Amino acid sequence: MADAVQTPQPTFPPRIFSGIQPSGGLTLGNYLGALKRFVEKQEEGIETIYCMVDMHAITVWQDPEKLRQQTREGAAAFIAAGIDPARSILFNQSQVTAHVELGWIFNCIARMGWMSRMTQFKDKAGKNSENVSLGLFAYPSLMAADILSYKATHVPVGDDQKQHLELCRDIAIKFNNDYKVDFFPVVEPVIEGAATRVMSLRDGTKKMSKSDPSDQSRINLTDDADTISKKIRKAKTDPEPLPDSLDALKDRPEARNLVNIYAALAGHTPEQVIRDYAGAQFGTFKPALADLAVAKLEPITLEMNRLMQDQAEIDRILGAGADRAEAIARPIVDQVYDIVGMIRSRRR
Ligand code: AQP
Repeated sequence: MADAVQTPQPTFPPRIFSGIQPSGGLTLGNYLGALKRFVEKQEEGIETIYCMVDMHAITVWQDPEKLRQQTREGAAAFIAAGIDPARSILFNQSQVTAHVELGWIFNCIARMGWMSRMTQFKDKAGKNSENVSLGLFAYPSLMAADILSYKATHVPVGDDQKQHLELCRDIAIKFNNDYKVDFFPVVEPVIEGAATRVMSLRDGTKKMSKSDPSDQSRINLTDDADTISKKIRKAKTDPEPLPDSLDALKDRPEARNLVNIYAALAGHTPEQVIRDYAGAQFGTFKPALADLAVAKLEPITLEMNRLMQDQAEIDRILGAGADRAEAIARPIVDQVYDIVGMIRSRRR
């Protein structure tokens, strides 16, 4: 088969899908790049489907009991941040088997060359690429299946996921071309806001990540007010005051990161923040940012802690969400089996 060629798109009804890995506690990066946007999309009244992608989490080793807890904690974070399980579908990936079924079919659509170009795999595998799991390599193909099991049209994500979404588009186009159908939509990434890539508090050139070995590099959604304040006050910066234009922050990644975080938390643009704080020393800016971060994050943390007191209720919400997700995904994946030529003669 030839590589993908763009075909004209039929219209698909708007549907949002996105997920977060329960591979650790959620960070400020996950919150600003993803979770906060998920809530905004829900409020726009579009159909929204959100998932704790536990099958993705096990592409690197996870302690089973911790994985269960992190999945519940992630779900609690979604609800505490404003996801309403009655309006959005909220579930964990492994409860809806359509994802892995379509994931296998997409493994047979995606090309080795496409997968080999994925920079996140290269970053995560590092020098150890012979020893990482096959699942880590195939991760973006399963991610495409997560999205396309629902024929989702829009995917809110942080900037780091842009390349994976381009691959999802290539897979949809190649599937449609190979089987001469207009079956899958070509998804649109939704990468918006002042903090689409929140950087580490210790190194402004590295993404803030839940799996960074240094806890000081990130703000966790489980951190208390005091810890958030301390981490921000100790964040790496330079000795210069804040300038009066964003251009002047070009070679100051740590300073730029704190300005972006402030803007995203305050709901301002980075330009507004730089206007308000032009000439300010970090001795002034960091405490203001710490107060803002505590004011925005503390209510979420407190609500998460409250929700985590009733884990059976979280499991119930995830199960009910999975039933609703399954009702959408099952017929779509059954149609895919027909399209690719699988006999489906069992009585259900
Ligand atoms: N630093 C970040 N800035 C903005 N957005 C971010 N996201 C993650 N980190 C940042 C967004 O959060 C969503 C869920 O990401 P994920 O958990 O599925 O995986 P990830 O991108 O690999 O996140 P982590 O924290 O770095 O996880 P680990 O350490 O387990 O690999 C995505 O929309 C992502 O863009």
